[in-house]
Amino acid sequence: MSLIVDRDRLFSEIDALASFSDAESPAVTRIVFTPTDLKARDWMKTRCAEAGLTVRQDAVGNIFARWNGSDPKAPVVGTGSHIDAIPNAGKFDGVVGVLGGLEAIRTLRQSGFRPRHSIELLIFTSEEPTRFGIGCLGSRLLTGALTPEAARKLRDKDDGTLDEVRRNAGCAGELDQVGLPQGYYKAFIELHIEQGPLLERQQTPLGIVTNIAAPASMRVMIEGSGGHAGGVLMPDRRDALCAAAELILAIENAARSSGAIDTVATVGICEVFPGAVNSIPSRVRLSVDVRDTNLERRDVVVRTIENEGDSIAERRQISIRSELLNADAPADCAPELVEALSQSCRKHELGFISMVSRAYHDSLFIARIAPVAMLFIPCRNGYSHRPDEYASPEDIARGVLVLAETLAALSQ
Ligand code: HGY
Ligand code: MN
Ligand code: MN
Repeated sequence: MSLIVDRDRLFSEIDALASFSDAESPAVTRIVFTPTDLKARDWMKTRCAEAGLTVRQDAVGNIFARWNGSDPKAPVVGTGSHIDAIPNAGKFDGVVGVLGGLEAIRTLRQSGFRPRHSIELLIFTSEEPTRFGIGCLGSRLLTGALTPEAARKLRDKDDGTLDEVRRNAGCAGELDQVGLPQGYYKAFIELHIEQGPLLERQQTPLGIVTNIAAPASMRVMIEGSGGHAGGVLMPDRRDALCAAAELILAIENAARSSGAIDTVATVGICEVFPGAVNSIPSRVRLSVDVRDTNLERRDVVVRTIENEGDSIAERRQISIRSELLNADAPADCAPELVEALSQSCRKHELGFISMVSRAYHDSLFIARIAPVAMLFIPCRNGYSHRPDEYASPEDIARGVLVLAETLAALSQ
C-alpha cells in the first residue's frame, strides 16, 4: 500500500479554514456557534462529503464523517479533533487533527485500501472553554463526562443557554441522545500540534503521547467595597483588585512550589468591576486553570488556592468564593495504539519520542469509552494559542502519513 499525502492540498485547506475568523490574519478567532464557526463547519462538511464520506451531526454539534467499512457491525475506528479557536489563536490547533484526519482518509481511499471497520472523522464541538466556560463540551457529552442536565445549566456571557445557542446554530435533537456507548469505537487517534517546545528542541519529527494531563478550572469571586478613588483613605479601603493581586501571586507560587515541573497554574481572565480609573474595584472575577500529570498534586494546588483565598479574605475583611468548574482525571493512552503508531514511525524511519500531553484534548474524554492515542507534530518555538503558531507542511504530512497507516492497520 503506497500512501501519498497531498501536502499542498492539505496546507491550502488549512489556509482556507483559517479565513473563517473573527480576527485579523494571521490571528484566528473562531468561537463555537458564532456565524464564523457555522460557516467553517459548513465548509468542513462539504470537504468531507466531497471526499465521499457520510456526514452527520449530533444534538450538540459534534460532526461525524464516516467512511463505511465492509463490516457495518464492526466497532468504528475514529480520528479527529476540533476547529473552534480561542480569541487571537493560531490556525493549526485542532485543525491539524481535523484536516489531517481528512487527508489521511483521502490518502487511504486513493491508495485502494478498503477498511473492514468503518473509519470516522470527528469534529468535536467546543473543545475550547471560551464560550461556555468548560472545555471539551462535545466529547464530555459523548462520553458521559458531563450529563445533559449539567450541560443545560451552562450559559454564555450573553446569558444564552447551551440549548438556545445550539438550536439557533441548527443542532436539532436532544442532548440526551448524544452519548455513545462503550465499544462504539475500537480505537480513537488524534493528530495534534504539540503546543510545547520538546519535539523542536530535540529535533524529533513525531511525539507519541502516553498520557494526557489532568485539567481543572476554577472561578474565583472577590468582593470588597468600592468607592471614590480620591475620597476613601487607604486604611478604610476594601480593594478587591489588591486582594486579587495577592491571590494571583499565591496561585503562581502554589504551582511553582508543588515539587514537580508538571504542575502548572494560570489566571487567564481577570474581570474588574466597575472598571473606572477613579473608582476602587469592588468586585473581581478570576478564571483559573490548574493542571498536572498527577491528580493528587493537582488537587493539592486547588485546595491551596481555596485556603489562600480564605486567609486573604480574613486579613483584608472581604469575601472570596471559589467555584470548581471542572476537575478531570488524567488519561493513559492505550499501549496497543502507542505500539501501532510506533511501528509506523519505525517503518518509515521517522524519529519519535514518547511524551505527555500537557494540553488537554478531546481524547482525554474519549478515553472513557475507547482506547485512545495521540500523535504530536512539532510547532515552531512550541508556540500555540497565539497568532504565530506554526507547523510546517513537512511535519504535518509526516503526521498524516503515520496516522493514515495506523488507521489502516486498525481498520482492516
Ligand atoms: O487548553 C487546552 O489545553 C486546549 O488547548 N484547549
Ligand atoms: Mn487549544
Ligand atoms: Mn487543541
